[in-house]
This record gives sequence, C-alpha cells and structure tokens, in this order.
Amino acid sequence: MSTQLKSTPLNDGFRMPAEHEPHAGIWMAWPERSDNWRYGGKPAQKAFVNVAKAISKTTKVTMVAGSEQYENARAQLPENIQLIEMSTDDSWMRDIGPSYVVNNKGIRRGVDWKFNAWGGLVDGLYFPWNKDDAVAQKVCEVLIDDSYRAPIVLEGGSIHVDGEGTLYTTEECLLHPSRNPELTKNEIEQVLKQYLAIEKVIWLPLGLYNDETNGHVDNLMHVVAPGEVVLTWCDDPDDPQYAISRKVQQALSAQSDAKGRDIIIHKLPMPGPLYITDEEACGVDICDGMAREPGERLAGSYANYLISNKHIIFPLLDEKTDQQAQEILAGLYPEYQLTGVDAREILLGGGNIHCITQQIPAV
Ligand code: KQY
Repeated sequence: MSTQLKSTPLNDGFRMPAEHEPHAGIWMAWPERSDNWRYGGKPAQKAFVNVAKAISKTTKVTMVAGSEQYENARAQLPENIQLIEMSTDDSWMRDIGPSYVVNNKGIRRGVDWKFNAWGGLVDGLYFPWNKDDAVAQKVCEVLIDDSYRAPIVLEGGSIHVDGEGTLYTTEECLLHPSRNPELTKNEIEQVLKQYLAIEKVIWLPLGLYNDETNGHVDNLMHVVAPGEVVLTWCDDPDDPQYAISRKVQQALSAQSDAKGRDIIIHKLPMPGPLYITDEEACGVDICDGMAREPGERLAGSYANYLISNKHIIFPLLDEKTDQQAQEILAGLYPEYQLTGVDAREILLGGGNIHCITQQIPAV
C-alpha cells in the first residue's frame, strides 16, 4: 500500500539523492499533444523511443501512455521497456513525476509537488493540467512507495541537488509570480529544506534564454559532482545568452556550497543558436500557450542530459558543436558510458532529455 504522509522528509530522516547516485529505474511519458508536438507527436515519439532505448542500456525504463496511444506506444517500444497506461496532459516526466527522497534504512518516498503547467493562469503553457498534476501520486502508487504532497508549485526541472546538502535553482523560475507569489524567497527555501533535506540553496539569477519554463536550471547547467557543475556557455557577445551565462558564472563563483566548497565551473558550448523552421512549425496545432512559429528561438542546451547508473544520455542538437560537447562530457565523466541521441524533435517541444525523464533511486 502507498500512503500520503502528513509529516515532511526532513522530519522523517529522508534526503534527496544526487542524480549520479544509483537508480532503480527511469520513468518517461509518451508525447502525443498536437499543440506542442508536430504531426500529433509522431516524430517526437521516435525520439522518445530512442532515448528510452539508450537509457535501457543501463537502467530499467518505464513509459506511461494514455489509453488511445497505448497500442501505438507498445508497438514502437522494445519489449524491455515497461509500458503502463496512465493519462497525462503532456510528456515532461521530470516536472510532473515525483522527486524521490531516501533514508539510510533503504526506504524511498516520493515528493509530489503542485504542478501548474509552468505558470498556471499567469503564463502557463496549457490548461487544464490536472492529469499532469496527478502523475507523481500515481507513480508512487504503482511503485508502492509512500509520498508527501508538498505545499508549493514546483517542477523537477527547476532544481538540481548534489546529494550533499546543496540545491541549485534560478530566481527567474522559483520567484516567478506564476509559481508561488504568496511566498517570500526565504519561505520557499524553508519548504525546500523541509521536503528535500537540503541545507543550502544556490540561487542563480536566470535560466537559458527564451526558455518557456521561466528559466529551469536543468536547461542551463548540471551537477557533475558535489562542488562541481557544468554550465551552458556562449562566446558571442551579441547573443542574449552571452550575458546570462556570465551572470550565472558570477553568481556561482560568489558562493560556496553546503559543505563550504568553492564551486568548480566547467563550460559547455551552446548549440546553434537554433530556430524553428517553417516546415517544423507547420505541423503543430496553433494554441495560446506555446510559441511554435517559424523563426522562434529554441532553448537548446547540452546541459539538459540525464545521468543514470554511470551512463550519460545527452542530446545531439547541432553538428557544429555536438562533437565538442561530447568530448567535454567524456572528460567530465571518464568512468561513464556516453550516448548521444538525436534530440531536435524533443527540443521543438520546449525541453530535452533531462526534462522528459525522472529517476527512481535504488534503495
Ligand atoms: O525543462 C523542463 N524540465 C521541461 C520543459 C517543458 C516544456 C513544455 N513545453
């Protein structure tokens, strides 16, 4: 049985592990929303299948799909990928799935954040979002894990933790008026401390340029190890990302982490800049929330990679920079397997490999 608990992870002795700690599985959700994915999600589905196959080299993958797409998803996915029927509004498991916490007795529990489609009625990307909001709880029920319903709006992609007390996030997202306008910065920190058992929040000013999530940290940087991060970098002073990356670098350099370490910053080149083509835009149904016009700048970033059981699954986005990104990641993770997956179709939906995956820690 799975129970919704009234206490908090901190009070119960649970903490959120870093992504580089061992995983029991990775969860994903099938893309089918026609006002986000072109041609009803058909090209994106192929990209999701390739991501799932890559992850499954080291980790069990579970995909969820709505009833109408179940058969199609089953036909496209290899047998070793588990498929579960579950309704969702879209397919960003990082943001709609549970953030897991573990204790030192080998128990894990889910944290189920409130979800409002990246901004609710202020600047959210779609309405309604109730099916997405129910996903974290359903995942915990399937896994028979207890859960906590956290009292704030938060998406998993807006936080990174190092497993040793430090959480990285952006002010652009967590302090955005569309998330928790009734709470102060300090009150949000207190909730993060209670629900993830972190000791220190490293606030970065902004996320990646033109990111429709209001600046998720997972599209800007990743945690390589405690005290060590990799940051999206841009060398063109005329590009808006140039100033953003420098501001973030300054913010990281000005702070120490929860254990008092200076933060080592590695740089990852920014792909592109990349834009939606005429052909790509014409396959998407027009809606209010998501900008999918030709010429729209895409929030492309190699930092949006997944770490799972000593394996890096990273997006291939631009033949001019893919090789360089791969070499940098190989240098940062010398003991890890590295798999690049063509991820342009995922980027067209507004995120990338990290955004469409959520890890379940091994206990
Ligand atoms: O950055 C993420 N974690 C998710 C991206 C969501 C894009 C919605 N269209």
